[in-house]
Amino acid sequence: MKSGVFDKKAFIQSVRDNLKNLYRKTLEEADQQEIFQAVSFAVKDVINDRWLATQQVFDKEDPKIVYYMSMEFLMGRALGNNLINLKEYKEVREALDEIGLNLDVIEDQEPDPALGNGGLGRLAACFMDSLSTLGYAAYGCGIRYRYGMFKQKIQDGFQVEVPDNWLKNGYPFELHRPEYTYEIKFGGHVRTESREDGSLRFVQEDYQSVLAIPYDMPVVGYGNNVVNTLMIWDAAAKDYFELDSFDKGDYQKAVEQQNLARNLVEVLYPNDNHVAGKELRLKQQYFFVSASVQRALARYKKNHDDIRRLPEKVTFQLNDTHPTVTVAELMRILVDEEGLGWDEAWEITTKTCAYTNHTIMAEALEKWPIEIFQRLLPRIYQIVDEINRRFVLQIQERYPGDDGKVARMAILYDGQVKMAHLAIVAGYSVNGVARLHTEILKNEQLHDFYEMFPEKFNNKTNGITQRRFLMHGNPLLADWVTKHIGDGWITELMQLARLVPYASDAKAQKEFMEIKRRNKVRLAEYIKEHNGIEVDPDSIFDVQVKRLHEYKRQFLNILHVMYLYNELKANPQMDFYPRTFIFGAKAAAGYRNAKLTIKLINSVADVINNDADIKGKIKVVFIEDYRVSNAEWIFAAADVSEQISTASKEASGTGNMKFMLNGALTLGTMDGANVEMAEEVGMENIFIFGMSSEEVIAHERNRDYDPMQIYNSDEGIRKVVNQLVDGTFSPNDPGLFRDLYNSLLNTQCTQYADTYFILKDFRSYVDAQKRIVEYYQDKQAWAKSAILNTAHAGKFSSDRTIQEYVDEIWHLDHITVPDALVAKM
Ligand code: B1H
Repeated sequence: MKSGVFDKKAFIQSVRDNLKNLYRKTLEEADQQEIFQAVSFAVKDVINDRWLATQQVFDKEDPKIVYYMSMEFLMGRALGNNLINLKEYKEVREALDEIGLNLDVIEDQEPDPALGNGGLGRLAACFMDSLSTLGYAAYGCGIRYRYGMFKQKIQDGFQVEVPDNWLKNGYPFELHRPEYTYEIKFGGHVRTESREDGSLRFVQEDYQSVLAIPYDMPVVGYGNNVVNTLMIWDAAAKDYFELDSFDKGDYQKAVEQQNLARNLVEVLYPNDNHVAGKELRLKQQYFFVSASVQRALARYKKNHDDIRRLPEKVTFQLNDTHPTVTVAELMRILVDEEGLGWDEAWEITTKTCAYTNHTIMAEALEKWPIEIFQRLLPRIYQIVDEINRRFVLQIQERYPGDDGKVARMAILYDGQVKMAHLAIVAGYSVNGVARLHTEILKNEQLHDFYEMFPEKFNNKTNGITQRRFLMHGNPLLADWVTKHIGDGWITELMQLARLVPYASDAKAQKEFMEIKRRNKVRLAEYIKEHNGIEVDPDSIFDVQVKRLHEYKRQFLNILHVMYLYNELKANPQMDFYPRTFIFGAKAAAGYRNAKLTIKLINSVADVINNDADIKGKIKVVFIEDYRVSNAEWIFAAADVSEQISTASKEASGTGNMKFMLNGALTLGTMDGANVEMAEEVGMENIFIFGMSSEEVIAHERNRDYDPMQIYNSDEGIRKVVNQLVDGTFSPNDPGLFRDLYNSLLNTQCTQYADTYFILKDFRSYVDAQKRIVEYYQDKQAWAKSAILNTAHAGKFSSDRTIQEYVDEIWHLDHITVPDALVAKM
C-alpha cells in the first residue's frame, strides 16, 4: 500500500484480502482474532514501506547506530501504538466502524508481548519508541522468549502463575529473518596454537553450539516514516537433521544440543530487582549478546573495511549488567577473528560499550561463580581474566598497598565474576537513571569506581513515551490537551507547560475533572467485569501498581488501609470521604513475602468490602494480571499515585511519571525520580512523607533502628501489626501472615527487623494520607494541582531522555526518511 494520505477503501480491501489469504474467509465469517490478524497485516503492509525506506536511508547515509542490549523489552500491544505513530488511529477506527468493526475489540485480541518484568523492560520499550520518533538509527537486541512474563491469576486470594503463550496464534508484527542466522558456542575448551608470525591463536573446541535466528519487529516513529528494528533471537539446534542417524558417533551431543536450543529461549526469568543466578540465565545472556554483536559487526563490515573505526559507527548500550558479556564477546571477535592486538581491541571496545545501572539493591547485583562462567564460556572467561589482570595492576599502581581497593574493585574476586565491575571498567559511560540514584551510586555503592573514573559517571533521568501513556491510554485527555495548546506536545512534551494558565481556569478545571471521572468510570467497569467488585467513581482512586517488592512497600499501603478501617469501625459516624484503594502487582514466583503480601491485600479486601458497618466507604481492589495494556487505563483513572518506596531504594521509577502525566497527585517519598517530579510540579502539588535517603542510609550504616520501640509506644500501629496474627483477616488460619509480622519485628527471621522502615515511616504516611483526603475535598484546589501535574510532566518524556543519551553518550546522527522515498516502495 502506498504511503502518504491514508486510503480508507484500500485499507479495508487489504483487510479483506488478508482474511481471504490467511483463512479463506470473508469478513462476515471471520472471528475477532482472525480480524485482528488481518487488520494487523494490513497495518504491517503500511509499516513495511517505511521500514524498507528507512533501511535505504541507513544504507545511503551510514549513520552511527546504537544497539540497545537488553534481556527485556516490555513492548505491550503493538496494533494501537503503531496506528498512533502512523497517525492513522482515528482514520482506521472510522474505516473499521464503517464495516461494523470495533477497533477496541480488535486491539483487545492482541496478546501483550511481555518480554520483560517491569520498569527496566518497559524503559527499553519507551526508548525504542523515542529513538524512532527522534530519527536516530537503533536496534533493540533481545531474546524472543517463547513464554514472556507469566499471566497472573488470583485464586482464593493467592497468586497463581499461568504460562504466557503469546505466540499461540502467531504474532503478526514479527518478521522471521533466517538469513541472519549465527552460531553460538558454549563449553568445551580452548586450544592455543601459534600463527606463522609467532602470535597466538585461540580456538574453542569440543563445544556445543546452537543457532541464533532473529525475528525483527518494527518500531514505528511518530509521523516521520522512521522505522527502527527490535531484533529478538530464537534458538534452534544445529545438527537437527543429523539426529536420525543412530550410527553417528555424536548422537549424544546432538541430543544435548537440541535440548540446549529448546531450553535456551523458553521463558523469561520472572524476577524484578533480583538475580536468579541460574546457569541457564547466563546462557541466555551470552546467546543473545553473541548473536547481536555478530550481526552488528557483519553490518558494519559490509560498508567499512577498517574495524578500528568501529566506535564512529556503532555503540552498544548495556541495559543493566545483564548483557555485560558484550564487552568480552567484542574483545574475542576483535582479537581472535579480526586478528587485532589486545591493546588495539581494548581501545575499540572501551569506546564502543556503555553501561546503565538501574538499581542499588544488593540482591540484584550480578555475580557469577567463576566455576560456572569458565565452564560455560571458556574463551570469554580467559578474556575477562586478562581484563581483570590488567585492571588490578592499574588499581595497584594508583593505590599502592591498598588491598581493600583490590578486594572491593576487582572483576574476579572471591571466586566470582562481578559483572558491574566489568561493565564499569570497559564502559566509556556509566549512568544512573535519576539524579538521586546517580548521586547515591557516586557517593556510596560505586564510590571507589567514581573516584578512579569520575569522567565516566553521568545521570540520565528516565522518561516515558507520551504516545502510549497519554495519546493511546487516555484519548479524552489527549484531545483536551490538544484543544488547549495544539498537538505539538506529542513530540515535544515540554509544551505541556502551556497548560499552566488553565490550571486556575474554572471551566478548564471542570472539563479536566470530568475527563478524570469518565476514565474512572471506564476503570470501574473493568474492575466490575474482572473482579466482580463495585467501586464508586466518586470515591478517591488511590492506586499502587508496580511489581511487588518489599522495598516498594505495598505492605505499608495495606497496613494503612487496615489502620483506616480500624478507625472507621471504632467511630462509624466519623467524617470519612469514600476511598478506593487499588493495587496491581505481580510477585516473582519464588518470592514468599511478596506473594504473601498479595494474599494479605486480598484478605483485607474480602473483610472490608463485605463489612456492611462501613457502608462501602472503603473499598480495596486487587487488579489481576497487571500489565501494559490495563496499566494504560489505570493511570488514566488515578487520583492518587502511590510512590512510597523506602527512600534510596527505587532507582527512578517510571510509573510515577505515567500517573503524573495523567493528572494524578503523587503521594510519595523523596526517592528516585519523585525528587525531580516534586521539583517540576512544586511542593504544593505533591504529597511527600517519610525519611530522606540520607536518613535511611545513616540508619543502615549505624544499625540503630529498632522497630520494637515504635511497636511498643504506638497503639494504632501495634493494633494493625497484631491484626496480622490474630486472625482478623484470616479467621480460618490465624498464623497465615506470621512471616509478614516477623518481617517487621523479629530479628530471628530476617537479618534486620523491618528492613524497609515501614513502622518508622508509618505515622508520616498516615499524616500525608490525611492531608491528601482533605485536599481532595477542595475541588478547585485539587483540579488545579491535577492540571499542574500534567502541565509539569514535560521533563519526563523519554524523548528528552533519549536526546540526552544521544548528545552526551551516543553521539548519533539524525536521519530523515522523506515521503518520496516511502512512496517509491
Ligand atoms: C530495575 C531491575 C532489574 N532495576 C534485575 N533493576 C533483573 C534487575 O531479572 N533480573 O535479574 C530485572 C530487573 N529493574 C528498575 O529499572 C528500577 O527498579 C526502577 O526504579 C527503574 O525505574 C527501572 C528503569 O530504570
